[in-house]
Amino acid sequence: MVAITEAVSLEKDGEIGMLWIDNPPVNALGHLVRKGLADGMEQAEKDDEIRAVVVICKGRTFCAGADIREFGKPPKAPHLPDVLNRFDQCQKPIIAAIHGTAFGGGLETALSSHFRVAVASARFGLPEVKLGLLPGAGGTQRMPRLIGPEKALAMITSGNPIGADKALEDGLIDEIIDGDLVEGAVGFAKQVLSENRPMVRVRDLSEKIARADAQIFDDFRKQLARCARGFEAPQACVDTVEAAVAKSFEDGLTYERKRFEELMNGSQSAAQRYYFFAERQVARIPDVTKDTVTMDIQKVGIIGAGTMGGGIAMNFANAGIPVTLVEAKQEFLDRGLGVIRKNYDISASRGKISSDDVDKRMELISGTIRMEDLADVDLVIEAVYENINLKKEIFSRLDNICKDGAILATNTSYLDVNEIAAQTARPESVLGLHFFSPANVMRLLEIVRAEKTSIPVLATAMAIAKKIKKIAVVVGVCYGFAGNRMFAQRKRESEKLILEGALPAQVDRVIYDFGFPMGPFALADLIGIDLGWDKDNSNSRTMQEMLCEQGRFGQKNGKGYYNYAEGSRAPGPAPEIDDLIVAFSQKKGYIRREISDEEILQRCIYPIINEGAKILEEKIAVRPSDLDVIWVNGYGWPVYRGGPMFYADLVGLDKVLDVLKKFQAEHGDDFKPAPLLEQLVSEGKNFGSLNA
Ligand code: T1G
Repeated sequence: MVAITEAVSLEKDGEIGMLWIDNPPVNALGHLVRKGLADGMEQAEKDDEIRAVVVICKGRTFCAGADIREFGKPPKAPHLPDVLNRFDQCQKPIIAAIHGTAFGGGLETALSSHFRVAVASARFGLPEVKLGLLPGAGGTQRMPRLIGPEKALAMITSGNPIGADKALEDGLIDEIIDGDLVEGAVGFAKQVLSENRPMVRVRDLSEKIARADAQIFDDFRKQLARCARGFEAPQACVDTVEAAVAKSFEDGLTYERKRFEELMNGSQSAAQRYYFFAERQVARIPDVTKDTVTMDIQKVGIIGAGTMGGGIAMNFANAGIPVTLVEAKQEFLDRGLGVIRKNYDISASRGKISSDDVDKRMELISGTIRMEDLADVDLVIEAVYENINLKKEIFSRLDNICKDGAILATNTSYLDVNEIAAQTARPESVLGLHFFSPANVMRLLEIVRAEKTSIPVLATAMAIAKKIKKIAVVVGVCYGFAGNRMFAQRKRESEKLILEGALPAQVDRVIYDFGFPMGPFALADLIGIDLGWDKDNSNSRTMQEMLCEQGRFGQKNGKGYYNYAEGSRAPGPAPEIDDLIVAFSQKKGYIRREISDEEILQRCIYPIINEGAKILEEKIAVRPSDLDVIWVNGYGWPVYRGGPMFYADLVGLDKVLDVLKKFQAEHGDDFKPAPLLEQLVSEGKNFGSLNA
């Protein structure tokens, strides 16, 4: 075994040269790997004893892509496209031997080899689009030639991986190796030599692109305009795959490089690459070390079989963890279990899970009206309605029922977890697990760390969150924790704006065009205008009271801020409500005025940023990027804008501060800049400087 660089070595197994890559944790194609591959290939080609080369990786996976950490820094030769063109031109057959995840540049490395073999558990993907990029080392030109433009488009524009069976079926790989990959790959290489198999240069394949149906490109464009609205990379992916059909290979490569660099230099990819690391950073809590001993959660109890409790129960059943669902009355329990079953049946009807899965998961969920049945569970999650006294009473009972060491969690969205913990003799085992509705769908989970929550309990919560496939962000105790506290700022401003002169449709258009799935008023209709409405004391004092008093609860009964056609969720015009808003604002003494889209956007977004700064000052959140992860996953912030704190840095904190001060002068202290924001601006720093 000869070391070519610190990350690549060449070993001879008879007439087969083994080019080993060893660059933990995921064999990313950093500079030392690229240089090692280029020089190693050179050496293998010159060595007369070597007649074929196997490219293979140590550790957990084949190359998982270019090294994302190198992006944004001056590129260092050899560049990956050049290395892979060397592979293409090699006079000896190259066999890529794949395990783990051959993603991005890793798959492109395999594509520029002459043959590809893999173990059955291997996965293959071109996820560059999720980083706001496109495959920039020949993937957009080779993939369509190997598996056809339509299948290539699906993989490249979605970024989603496929398994080895489908890869074999599509012609992406030549063989699935049973047993040891090294042995299988060497055997395959020897077979290629003994059979004198012609070397397959993917770049020379033309049959599948020759018969391409040109219509597929516009079909993909239309579909992406809907499902990837606002994203630049997916459309660029379509253009480059189309170029593979329309242009020569060399011209196609040149076009791919041009579009890749445009995306790489754009703000969307910067945001999505930032988000990639932000989503991994949330797991790092300064005082929680990786070796913290955690509890094994084998049984879970959930109190409340309503929308939240039922959704939460599904998360654990989906992970194979038995759940005991507690309700006060059998009829509520039966209804809750019925809703869970219905949700699973809908997933099965859409092919997401099998009917067998439905049965298995339902078997894992048992129901009871006796809280005493939670005596031996490891974790209880209380999910009753937002009443602090009811929650305190429940925790007091749980403290007496549950075994020592059981973790008691509340799903409260706003209430004081310290106050709830104080109802027990085990405050160290109490914390908040704030799921977002619908709990079985939304990936975000706010883990609310109370004053006395112990580190092992916190670490256990983070571990169980990962097991149920949630993105867990640790936050502190305050009204609304982090996400909802920031969300309240936008809600307040949007409701003021329609009194000052805007109307729901304009505010919603501005927020929708920014990249959110919908604007604040369409969202209010979706959530339900009557959520939190005090019917008994309602007296037309607010728009919520006005609408609810008219029986306008939103989508749920076909009318709210908007009108909804029978069976439709699309907001339709409600001139009667626009008139009501105008009359209401005038009754309140507002002199309505024309409000610009820019003011609407700044009034809705900058207070979110400002509240984020306050949350950081109060140490309710660990770092700014945690708040961005919350907003991307809990509130639909477009990932191509990174999150509110990343966006603030992009706009420039000095500009954000100036606008907040202007609004404060015009609209009062709701816009009073957070001291942290002022401090960062005065020091010439940004939120990114706090993302340790
Ligand atoms: N570059 C640098 N670091 C990476 C990395 C990458 N490509 N992928 C993962 N890491 C780090 C990650 O930050 C974490 O670090 C550790 O590895 C484990 O990752 C030219 C331009 C491979 C499925 O987009 O999808 O190729 O936190 O926690 O859950 O066309 O990582 O331990 O310090 O995610 O087991 C395209 C991205 C790049 C793949 C493993 N490739 N990675 O998941 O572990 S662009 C990707 C993943 C490109 C070419 C273009 C996943 C994984 P730390 P992890 P995991």
